[in-house]
Amino acid sequence: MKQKIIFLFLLPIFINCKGTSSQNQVSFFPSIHFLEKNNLYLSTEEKRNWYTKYIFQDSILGISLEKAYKEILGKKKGDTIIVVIIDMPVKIDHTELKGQLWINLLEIPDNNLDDDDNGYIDDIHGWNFLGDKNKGSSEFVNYEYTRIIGKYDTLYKGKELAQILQENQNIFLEYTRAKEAYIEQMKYSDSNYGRTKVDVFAPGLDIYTTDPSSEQYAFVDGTSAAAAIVSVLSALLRSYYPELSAAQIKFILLNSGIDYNVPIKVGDEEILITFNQLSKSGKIVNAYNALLLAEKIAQKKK
Ligand SMILES: [Ca+2]
Ligand SMILES: [Ca+2]
Repeated sequence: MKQKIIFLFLLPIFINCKGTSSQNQVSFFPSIHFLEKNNLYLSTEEKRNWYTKYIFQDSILGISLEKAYKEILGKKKGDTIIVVIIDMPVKIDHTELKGQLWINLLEIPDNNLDDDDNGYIDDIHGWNFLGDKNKGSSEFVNYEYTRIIGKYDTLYKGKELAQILQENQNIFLEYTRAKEAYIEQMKYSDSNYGRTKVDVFAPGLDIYTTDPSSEQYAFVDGTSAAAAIVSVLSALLRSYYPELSAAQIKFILLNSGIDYNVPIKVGDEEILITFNQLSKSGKIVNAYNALLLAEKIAQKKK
C-alpha cells in the first residue's frame, strides 16, 4: 500500500467546547447551550467520544467525524498515512497502540547499535528528544528554560540586576528571560486564541485517550489534544485525497469548519466576544464538511 508521510507540528489550537469556565479557557456563553446537551445527560460513550459528534444531530459540539465515516467514507479505502507526532509523552507499548506505531525497518531493535546510521541508537518508533530513552518520559523538566531556572534558582531567586556582580550579569539576564518564558508558558498552557496567532479551533477538553504512564485511559485537556484532533483530520483528508497538496489541506481545514457566531466569555474577561472573532478562520474544524470540500477541490484538479 502506498504510504504518505505528513509532518504535523503542534500549534496552539484549543477549544473548550464543553462549557466549563476557567482562566484562559473559552466558554460558550450562554446561547450555544440551547443546542448543547447538558453534560449530566451524556452516556459513557458520548462522554468518551463527544468530539466525534455532530451538533445538529447529536446536540454535542464535536467535529462530525462519525457522520463523515457513516455518510461519506463508508466502505472507501484510504492510503496509509504516517503522522509524525512531536509532543508530550506517549506510552508506546499501550495495548491500544499495538500495531499502530510506525516502525523504523532500517533499525534492528535492542542491539545497542545505530543500524540505519541516522545518529540514534535503536530508534524503532522515533526518538525521545527531551529525555533519555531509559528514563521514561521527561515531560516539561527538560525544556531549556526550566533547565536554566533549575540551575540558577538558588543563586538568583528574588534578586535584582543591581545586586549581581558584573561578571555574572549575563547569566542573570538569561535566568530572568527563562523565568519570563516559563510564566508565559504556564499562563497559556491550556489555551490560546487570537486572530493573528490561531488559525482554527478544535475540541480540547475532556478528550478520552491512552494514559501515558499506565495501561489505563484518561481524559486530557489542552492544545496537545486539540492539535491531535486537527492532525487526525489532516491525515484523514490526505488518506482519501492523496493528490491534494499540504497547502490545499490547510485551506480545507480553515474553510470547512463551522462558524459559531455566538457570544462567549474568554478567561476572566468581563466582556463577551463572538466566537468567530477568536481565530483567523473563526471556525471549529469539521470532518464532514472538510471531506465534502476535499472532494470538490479534488474533482477540479482532474
Ligand atoms: Ca538509528
Ligand atoms: Ca539498533
